[in-house]
Amino acid sequence: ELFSGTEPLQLEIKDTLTQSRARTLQLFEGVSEETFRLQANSDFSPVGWHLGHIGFTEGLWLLEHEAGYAPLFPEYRRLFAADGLPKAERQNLPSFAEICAYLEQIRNQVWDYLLEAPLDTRAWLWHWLVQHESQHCETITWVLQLHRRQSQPVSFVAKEKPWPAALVSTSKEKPTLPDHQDMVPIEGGQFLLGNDGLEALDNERKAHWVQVDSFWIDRFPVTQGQYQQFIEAGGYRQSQFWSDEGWQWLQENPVNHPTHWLAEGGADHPVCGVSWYEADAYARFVGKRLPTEAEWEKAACWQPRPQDPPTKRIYPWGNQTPDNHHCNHGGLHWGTTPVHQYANGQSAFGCFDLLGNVWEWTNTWFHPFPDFDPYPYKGYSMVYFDHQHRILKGGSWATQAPVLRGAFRNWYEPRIRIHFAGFRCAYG
Ligand code: AVJ
Ligand code: FE
Repeated sequence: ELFSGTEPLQLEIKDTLTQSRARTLQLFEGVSEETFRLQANSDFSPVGWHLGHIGFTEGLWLLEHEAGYAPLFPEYRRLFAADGLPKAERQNLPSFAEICAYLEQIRNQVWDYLLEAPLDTRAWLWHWLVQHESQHCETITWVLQLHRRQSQPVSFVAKEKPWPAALVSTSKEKPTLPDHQDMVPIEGGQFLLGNDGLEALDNERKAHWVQVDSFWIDRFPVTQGQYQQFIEAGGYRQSQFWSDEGWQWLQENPVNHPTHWLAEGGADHPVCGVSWYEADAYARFVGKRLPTEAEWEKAACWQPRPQDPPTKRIYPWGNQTPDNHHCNHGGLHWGTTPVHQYANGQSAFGCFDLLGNVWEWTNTWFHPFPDFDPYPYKGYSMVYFDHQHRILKGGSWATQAPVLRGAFRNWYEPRIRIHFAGFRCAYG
């Protein structure tokens, strides 16, 4: 037996990679060969491409660059490299079975290499690969949802039609339903932003102290019930609520509700499927603003202690790895959950749902921290430090545990209506 249990770190990595792959393959259950190679729209690659790209990336970074092995299936490079073919030309794919066989051959070589890999100095690369796979799984989930909705269109609530009566009465029966006033005060001071852990991606390093002035933050993500009021008040028709750039975006993309509005959940589910511009407009509508990245992370991870110096937690609830009692993640419910459902996931300040359920837009442009050092390649983070991408925090219901932590930074252009993104507001 190659893995006899004498190298616990090797075994742990093997286990993590195996679990990650099982979750990836689970997403493809019931996916037809047709869907496998179909583009949902021009912003996306087919899900089958993502599967091949996961294997290609593992082979490229572990086997070619680290181990120095010759590439397996060199003819796949052009197809599966991120900088290979344009998205529209990624539909001519091998079959699901062929791509699975490709992934398996790479894995077999990875197991060989794991026995000799210098884990004491290179463990971060293995962490990066698991998180790379996890992030592509989230995109696969997004694309599969787009396909399912295209083949079975949900009947959207017509323009300006009020919230269905049943949902409105639910909200009245629940006195615990968050409202605009339900905010948490957070005292100003120095805060340790970022992450130096082994699992930290290049953009999370280095952890450094920043001054965060006193502010208030919403206890819960903004709900669909709250967002409905913005829609009903004509929020999408009044420029006063929008930034100049946001209003221009709206004129060019005339929409009047989030994507798939009311397709799932009820009034106490978080709003999702919004661009940064819509999140920003809603915040202005209620007289608030979006939090900065540092404010969000402080609300999530800071543990003020009256006598001792404050400490930073990895997760809002502490340092235990996320499980299904803490937050809605890993596709457990295949959708959002009510924002007050996960009391076990509260932060030290009593904020709910900071991790899981929906990604949260922040007011901060994606930028490098001091002493930024790109790895494994400049194209991972560095090319996005362009003042064109806003930071999202916290992960969604589709995010897998390896990517779920307070310090993780995601980024997208503000115009993109992220299917798994909502937001919470700040004040002060
Ligand atoms: C950080 C989620 C925007 O999926 O485009 C995957 C992550 N980078 N492969 C993406 C990523 C390279 C990235 N996001
Ligand atoms: Fe990738």
